[in-house]
Amino acid sequence: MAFLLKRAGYALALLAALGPAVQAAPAVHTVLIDGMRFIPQTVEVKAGDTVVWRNKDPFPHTATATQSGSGGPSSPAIAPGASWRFKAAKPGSYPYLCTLHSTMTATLVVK
Ligand SMILES: [Cu+2]
Repeated sequence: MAFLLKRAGYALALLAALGPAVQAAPAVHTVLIDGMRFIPQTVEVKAGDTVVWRNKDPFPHTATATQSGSGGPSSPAIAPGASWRFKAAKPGSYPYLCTLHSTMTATLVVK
């Protein structure tokens, strides 16, 4: 019995040690490009997370930070049906647009 309790204690200690690491695991967020819009308009993520832009329109789009070199996204043309992944490394607020259709604007916020 004492042995089992000791084992349980080790298991709890291990869970406690793993807990913060599990919470901090990077997440993946999806932004849909559909009907000439970025959905959602503002996506808020944590530094280290990945953002995936998925193009559901029948023509290409980009996700391009309005300020180049800011640490925001800078995709190539994302083909119809394709997606593009971006690791959000640097905290900040990054307005971005589609360089092919400049009325398409949205914001990525990295906490
Ligand atoms: Cu576009």
